[in-house]
Amino acid sequence: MKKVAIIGAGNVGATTAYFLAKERIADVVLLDVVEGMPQSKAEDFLHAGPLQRYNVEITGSTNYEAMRDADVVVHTAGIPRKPGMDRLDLMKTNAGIAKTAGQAIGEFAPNAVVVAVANPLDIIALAILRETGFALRNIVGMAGILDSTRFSYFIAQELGVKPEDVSSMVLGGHGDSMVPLARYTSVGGFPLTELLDTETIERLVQRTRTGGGEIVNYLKKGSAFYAPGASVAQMVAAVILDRKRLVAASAYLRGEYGHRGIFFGVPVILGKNGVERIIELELTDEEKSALDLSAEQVRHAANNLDELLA
Ligand code: A3D
Repeated sequence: MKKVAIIGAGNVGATTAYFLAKERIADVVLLDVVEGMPQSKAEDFLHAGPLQRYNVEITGSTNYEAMRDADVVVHTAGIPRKPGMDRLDLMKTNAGIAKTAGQAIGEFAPNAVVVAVANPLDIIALAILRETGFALRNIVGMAGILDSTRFSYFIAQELGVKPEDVSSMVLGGHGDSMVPLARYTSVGGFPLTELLDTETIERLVQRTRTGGGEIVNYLKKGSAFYAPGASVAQMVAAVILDRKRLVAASAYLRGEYGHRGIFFGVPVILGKNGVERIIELELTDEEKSALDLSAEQVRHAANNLDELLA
């Protein structure tokens, strides 16, 4: 059985473990800094084994060494923004956590593919790349697949069709500047642009951009974790089972889409080596400028990485 280590056994980490165990994708190790918490969650999962027939091992630990020889490492460790904390402080704290985790991944799981999840996603992925020294394609960030599943869900609701009949693509940085591509979205094989008018599509695009925020507003404390957990599990399964899934994910760019040196949401093929290929789509001028704007925001934050990791 392959092994997946999940750093950060909070909401997203534990939900990811649940989806992975349910689909029997791999053994799972939950890691966290809170003593007793990852162990208790692992034990609790196992108690459901006779009902759920997981047939995989789930363990919990506060020692990074437990991720030894993991095939995939998921990084969800971070702290949420606290009152009085600005965005930069939060970035600094989470980048610091990613630095320590990255060093541990390099030491204990040197052949792993890393799926970055903690925010700010595109920057955390860059920090992990730096600290592990892994090949560029072995690090990938989860965001586009989540933004795409939300877009698909909203479209399905609008049209009254099954969500699985919708196939959509959301590119760009993870945040307000994401770029849902209506032109590359289809329902049952038909282009979305043939099924809904421009105004309705724009409304659904906007809702996709604020979809994560909607959940935060309801929850007050914390952010979404079921859809993020399902999205991470899909990506992990694609790597573990070498599924060659074509999904939107944050990958290190070396000139693709006119950008380099940043992690950015693009269509990729995910397989056993991580990002096996980046697909370059033809974009209209309008789509390209929206993507450029989003890339500039990511680059701005990425330029601060040295300071964040100092
Ligand atoms: P939460 O439930 O707070 O879990 C985070 C966990 O990380 C907690 O259990 C912490 O104890 C743990 N942690 C903190 N420091 C360390 C450390 N050094 N080593 C190991 N564990 C540590 O948050 P969550 O699970 O809801 O979210 C986790 C992260 O994912 C946050 O940064 C979110 O913003 C991010 N997130 C990203 C997306 C994307 O689409 C990119 C979606 C949802 C959540």
